Amino acid sequence: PQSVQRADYTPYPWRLDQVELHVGVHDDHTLVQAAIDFESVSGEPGDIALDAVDLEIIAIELDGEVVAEDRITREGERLVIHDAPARCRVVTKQRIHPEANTALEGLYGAGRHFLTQCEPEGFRKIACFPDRPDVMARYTVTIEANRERFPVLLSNGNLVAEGDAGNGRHWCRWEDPFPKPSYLFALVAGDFVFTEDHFTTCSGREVTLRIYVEDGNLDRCDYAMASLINAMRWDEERFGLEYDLDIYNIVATSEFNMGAMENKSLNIFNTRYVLARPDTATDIDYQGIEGVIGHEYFHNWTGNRVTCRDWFQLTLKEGLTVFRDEEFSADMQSRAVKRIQDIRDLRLRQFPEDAGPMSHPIRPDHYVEINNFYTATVYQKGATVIRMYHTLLGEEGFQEGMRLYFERHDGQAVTCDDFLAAMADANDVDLSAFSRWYAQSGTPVVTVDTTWDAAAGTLRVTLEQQTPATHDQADKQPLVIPFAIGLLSRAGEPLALTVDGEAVDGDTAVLLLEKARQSYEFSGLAEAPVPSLLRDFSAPVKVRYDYTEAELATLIAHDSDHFARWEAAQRLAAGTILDQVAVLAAGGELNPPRALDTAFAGLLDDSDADPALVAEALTLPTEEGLGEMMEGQVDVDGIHAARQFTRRSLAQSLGPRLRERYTALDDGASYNYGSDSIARRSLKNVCLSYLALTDRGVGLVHRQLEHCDNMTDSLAALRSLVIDDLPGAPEALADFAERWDADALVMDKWFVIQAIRPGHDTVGTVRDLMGHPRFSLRNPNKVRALIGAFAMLNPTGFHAPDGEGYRFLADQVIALDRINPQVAARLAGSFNRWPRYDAPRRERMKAELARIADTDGLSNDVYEIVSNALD
Ligand code: HT7
Ligand code: ZN
Repeated sequence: PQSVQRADYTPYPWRLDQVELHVGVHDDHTLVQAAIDFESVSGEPGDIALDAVDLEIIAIELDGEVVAEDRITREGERLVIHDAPARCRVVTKQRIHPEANTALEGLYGAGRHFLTQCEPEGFRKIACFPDRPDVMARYTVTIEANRERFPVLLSNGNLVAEGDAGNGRHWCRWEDPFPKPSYLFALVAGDFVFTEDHFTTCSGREVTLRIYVEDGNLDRCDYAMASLINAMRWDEERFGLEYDLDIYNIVATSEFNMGAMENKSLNIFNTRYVLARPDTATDIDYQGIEGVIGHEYFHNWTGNRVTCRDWFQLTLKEGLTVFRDEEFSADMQSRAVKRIQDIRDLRLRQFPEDAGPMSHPIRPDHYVEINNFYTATVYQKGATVIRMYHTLLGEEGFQEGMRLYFERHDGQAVTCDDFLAAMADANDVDLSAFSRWYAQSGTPVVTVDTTWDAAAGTLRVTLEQQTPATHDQADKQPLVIPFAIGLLSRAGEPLALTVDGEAVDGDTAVLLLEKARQSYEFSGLAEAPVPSLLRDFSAPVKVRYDYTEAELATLIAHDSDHFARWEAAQRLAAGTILDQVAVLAAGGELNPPRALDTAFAGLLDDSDADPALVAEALTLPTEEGLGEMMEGQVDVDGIHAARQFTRRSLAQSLGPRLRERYTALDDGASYNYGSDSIARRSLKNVCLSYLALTDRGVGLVHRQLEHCDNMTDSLAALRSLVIDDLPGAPEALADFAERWDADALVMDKWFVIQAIRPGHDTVGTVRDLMGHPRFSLRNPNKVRALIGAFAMLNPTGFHAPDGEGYRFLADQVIALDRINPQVAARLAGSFNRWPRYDAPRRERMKAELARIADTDGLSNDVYEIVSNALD
């Protein structure tokens, strides 16, 4: 397969004005007619190149005449009409087979419905078209289908006409007044019911909001609808951005490759990010719904009104929109908890990506399959880069930049450079050095060195940055790094800061690290302070600093920066566990984690602290996270044993405190979804996860499972039983399945819990579960729940020494590639970190990668992942 290069971009030589689509849906095929008005940019006649994939082309007409065969070239996925007049109308007629489309890209059948997924390159599977984001057009879409089977026919924009088509068929015509790229096109033909609400925009326009779901699910749409209304209001208040059409539709489907899609005025969502009721959805699910509903809504401006020139610019819309959804959720819920969750997610997913064979800058330079570049780097690291603009320019300056960006580019397809220029020009600053964040991959390491001068009362802080070479780039340059820092007295008081002679407002200084090494002098200090580093995670970097346990204890107890406080607890916990891993490897005796014990006791006793933050701080780093932190080879079993030992020791020594807090938090109040209740539930369930390891705790777990009135508590208890192999786990799993058998989303949770049970034999359970009637390889949610969770969240299971986990995954990647290459490629990525393991595991993983690579008819998606991994 050929790779596409960013440097090869050339503008499309034709302008499109109007696109008229007619889509006739039939049981065993669909007929699509596309009429497109072309105008040559140069004013000269020329060749019209179109993308066409899996289309049975029935006719091509140019200005009403059938085009002769010799004026058409069709090569692979390209179709060229030669020598077209400077202004012309091209009409193509094609037959497609959505009923047989298992890749869930283009127009596809999902259960009883048909729907589309066009981003990034799905439209070319619907009609011959210049399927690239810089070609924008106005669409009029007529859909015709059987009325009984498909009572709901939707597309982008406004419904302008509808009627009877005879023979039990009907039609609807939709018109979208906004020019858009083909990736934002959407069509739905299905049997849905809807719930409706309204939003009055800041200029007084009333917008009709509808959520379409399958019959029986209407009682689970309230939170999604409330989140949509909150998002619309928030975007007006914080960004001054108003919705621009009179209707906003959301359709939920259980068969979807990702979370959701921002098609203009017709979002299509995975049911997972729409449906929630307290007894079926956890607090985390609710947060996911708010975030994704917000994300897709915010794309209306950052992505739809201003879109990407080419797919290399993907972070232009995704990084910016993730930043906006993070801010939205932070403003709606607890900012501190949201920040910690986002940072943990970035470090767990993006840091390993940057250190592996798929390493790429947030604006990649080349790809084989663009679907492989919807990554944590483009999304999450991209959002952190946007956050750095915000840190450097402040809220006011950032919003000035946003205003200029929209003023300049509304209605256009632009680049990351255009965004940077708007930010720079609006603030009259030079951001040219900052632009390196778009071009350079890898995670910088900032080493911090401090020198205390007691006589002068100064602390000299030296920051040194170094980005290790990555798979895609050997040479690295220094980056512009805003490095936020605070100082605490030994007693934990925040100290006033004077940096290089300048007094700082507040208790945090943002040091600007632009060179490889820079020093800063903090003066006016009475004693050697404790540094609180990279506050609020001000840049996507790793920090090296040799904290003493006493310093970490001070930060854990007193740091006013929530991230730094949590980070100190994580550092102490990770250090403690990794020390134990080393002890185990040397055949030594494990030691009770005394410092961690004292710090955690202090956290449990801190009744002023937000319980949600305490819960985050008491949660030990995951086994995958610890593996990433380990120097040298990842010791899969050593990490598991050391982490389990630490959990058990903490559970024993903190038992009375844990029980006391658990009992106080388990107040018997009935469920409500307010931030206080969420916070209380999260700490209560963290306490339970430790108590489960004590003799008396198992009873508590069963009691919670039997008496709770919500899925958060129910799942926490079930998880404890299964993960820690406690008495009654098999019966509890069976009861749960019996109760929720008909609920696809709840059954996903049931699959996950069993897939992540630690142990070398879990692969057998997972293989067996593939035969469960509720499992299907055709459904991405099921694949993610069972196979994805096993490969990504179960190190001892996946890396079982006999290689059975690897064999299993390779079998599934090969089987799934024939059904759904996008999802297969995601699974294949689980092999990416093979060089980090011991020789026998490495060899086994490589052998499975080679087996996948040798499979006939491999998709570009999987080919790119495995060939990079083997490279
Ligand atoms: N912009 C969308 C990205 C996307 C996608 C969504 C659903 C299925 C397949 C997809 N491929 C790419 C989602 C988003 O970031 O909002
Ligand atoms: Zn997005």
